[in-house]
Amino acid sequence: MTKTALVTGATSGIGKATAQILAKNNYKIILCGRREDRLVALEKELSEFTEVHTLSFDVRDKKAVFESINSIPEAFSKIDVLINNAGNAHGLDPIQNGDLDDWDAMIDINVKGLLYVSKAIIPQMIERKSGHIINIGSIAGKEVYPNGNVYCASKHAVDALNQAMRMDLNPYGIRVGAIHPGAVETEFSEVRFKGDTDRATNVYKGFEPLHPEDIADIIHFVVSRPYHVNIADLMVLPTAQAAATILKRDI
Ligand code: NDP
Ligand code: 8X3
Repeated sequence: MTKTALVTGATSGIGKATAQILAKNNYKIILCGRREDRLVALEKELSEFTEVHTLSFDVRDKKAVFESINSIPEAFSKIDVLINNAGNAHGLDPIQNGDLDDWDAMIDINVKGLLYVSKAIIPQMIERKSGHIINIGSIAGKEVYPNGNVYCASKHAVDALNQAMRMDLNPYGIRVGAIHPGAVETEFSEVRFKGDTDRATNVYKGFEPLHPEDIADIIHFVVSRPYHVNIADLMVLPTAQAAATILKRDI
């Protein structure tokens, strides 16, 4: 039977590539993000392969999260797979220079946003005693690096929530797992450096970073395992990366 996947942060990077691969593999897709023009364009592209529904909301807005998810039409309302992917870093500064709005954004989006979306979808998974939640963490959720402070804290929280969800949802047969990527070339660094494209491009100079499709492929692999197999926690790095700040660059 055709499964339905809801992907947050589907307008760019890892989320977009995940929506693309799942659509081509017969999943019905609910695309989420704030940028409506991109949602419309991706809906058009993926409609060639599958049924697509779009939801435009900010994961920070509790009311909008619940209203949007409650508005999902019947044909998409049974969500089999939730990809908690929306998130970003904002700034890269020592803690003493950190910007309070950046801190709010990272905690509100990466942690509270993930919680709101999960809270809106988990009850139906519990009722059906089935479902699969993939939380996109980060290498920043496994280690801390200089100036990464609040972003690392937000991704450590995702790591903790991933473990907690797996425990709490275990009695209901719901699979929960996290994927923790290292450097993936997306709009991530452009957002982190507030549109400074030169600084963003430099992050990926001198080595081959992961591409969003690499992570999307792995997500597809994870969700297509037989039911008795739950890939609980997976760190995926570019070959050139040994730790968050240890990179073999050919420059
Ligand atoms: P992108 O910036 O390319 O994509 C981020 C996505 O999140 C966009 O679709 C954006 O959509 C969505 N998003 C951001 N803020 C909000 C919000 N307030 N409400 C709703 N949606 C939001 O980055 P990536 O694809 O790289 O990031 C995806 C995930 O992967 C993030 O959780 C990130 O932390 C994680 N990650 C990324 C790594 C990397 O090196 N790139 C490495 C490890 C983890 P829109 O702006 O339209 O709302
Ligand atoms: C994104 C990877 O190393 O910039 O989560 O934190 S890193």
